[in-house]
Amino acid sequence: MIIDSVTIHRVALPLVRPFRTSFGIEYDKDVLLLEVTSDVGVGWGECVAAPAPLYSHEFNNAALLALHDHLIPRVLDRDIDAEDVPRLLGPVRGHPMARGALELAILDAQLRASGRSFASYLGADRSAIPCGVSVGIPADDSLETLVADVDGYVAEGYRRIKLKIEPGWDLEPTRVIRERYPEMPLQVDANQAYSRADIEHLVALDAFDLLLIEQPIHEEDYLGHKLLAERMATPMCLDESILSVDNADSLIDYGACEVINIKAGRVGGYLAARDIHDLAVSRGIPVWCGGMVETGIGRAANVALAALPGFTLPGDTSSSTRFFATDITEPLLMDADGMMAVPTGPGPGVTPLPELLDELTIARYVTTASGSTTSFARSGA
Ligand code: NPG
Repeated sequence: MIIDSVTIHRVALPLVRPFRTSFGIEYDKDVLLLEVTSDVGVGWGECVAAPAPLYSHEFNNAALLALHDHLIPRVLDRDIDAEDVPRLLGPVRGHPMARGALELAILDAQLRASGRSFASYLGADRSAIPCGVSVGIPADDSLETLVADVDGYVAEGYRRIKLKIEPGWDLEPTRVIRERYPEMPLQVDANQAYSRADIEHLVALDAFDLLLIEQPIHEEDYLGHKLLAERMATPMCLDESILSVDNADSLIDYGACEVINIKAGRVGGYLAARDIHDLAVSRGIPVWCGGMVETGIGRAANVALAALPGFTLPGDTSSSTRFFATDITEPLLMDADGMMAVPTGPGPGVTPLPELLDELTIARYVTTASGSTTSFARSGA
C-alpha cells in the first residue's frame, strides 16, 4: 500500500473519575489518534503516551514531534506492507508508543482492505476474554472509598482486581480487599514506587495469596527485582522493565521476571507484542494484557491481542465505561460474567465516531508528501 497522508488528531476525553497511581493523577485523557490514508483505504491507531512523562519518558508533545519529524516521513509516499513498519522505523531510537501508534494505523488500513480482523491476524484462538480491572488509589486515601470502588467493580462482573499500591498504601488495603473477597484473583501494581531497601516490607504481601506483584522497583533495577523475586513467593511480574523481546528473554534468564504484562505501546507496537507473547509461551512464562486508559481504538486492539493463547491471566481490558462516559468509538463492553467479546470486524473493528471526534478534537496535524498543516479546533490547545 502507499501511504498518502497521516493525520494526528489530538483529542481530550473526560474521565468518569480521576485515576490515581503511584506516579500521579489523571483527570482527562489527552490522546493522539492517528489516521492513515492510503491507496487501499484508511486506518486508525492510538498513541498511549500520557501528557506528562511520569509512567515512562514518553509524553504526548514528544510523541507528536517524533511522529511528525522522524517517524511519519519514513513511511509516507512509499509502497509498503504493515510488516515493513518495524524495520522502516527501526533506525529511530526510543519512542515506542509513537512507533506503535503509526504501526497500528497502517496495520488497520491493511487489514481493513483485506477484510480481516486484527484478532485473526495476530493468531487469537478465543472469541471472548476475561476482564480484570485496575483500581486506583482513592483520591481521599480512604479504605472505605477503596472498598466501595472494588465492590462496584465486583458487582459489574470483573474477574480479577488489581490494586495500585505505593509506600503507605500497600499492606492494609491489600489485606482489607483480600479478607472481603477471599476467592477473587487479586494482584498489586506499584509502578516502580519501591526500592531494594523495601524488600523485607514487600515480602509481607505474600500473606495475601496474590496472583502477582507488578513492577515494584525502578525499571532499570534488574538486580532489585531478582533479589525480591528470590525472597517472595508471589510471582514477580514486570511491566515498565520489558521493552523488547531480547530484554524480556534476558530478564527471564536472569531470574527477575516470572510473569509479563504486555503493553503494545511500551514495546513499539502489536507486532513486537506478539513476538514477546511467543517468546513467553516458549519460555513457560504467563502473560497478560496491560492497559493504558485507551480509547476504543487501542482498547479494541488490546482485546484482540489478549485473545492469543499465551494470555492465560485476565488483563486490564476493562469496559470503555471504566474510564469514559462516552468513548470515541462504539463502546467496548464487558458482559455481566466479566467477559468481553473479541471484535470480529476488519482491523481492530472500531473507528472514531465522526461527530464525537469533531467535538473532542483539540488540534489536527496533517502530513502529506508535499508538506504538513496544523489546525487548532479549540482555543487553549
Ligand atoms: O485499564 O487501561 C487500564 C488501566 C490499567 O492501571 C492501568 N494502567 O501502570 O499499568 C499501569 C497503568 C497505566 C495507566 C500506565 C496509564 C500508564 C498510563
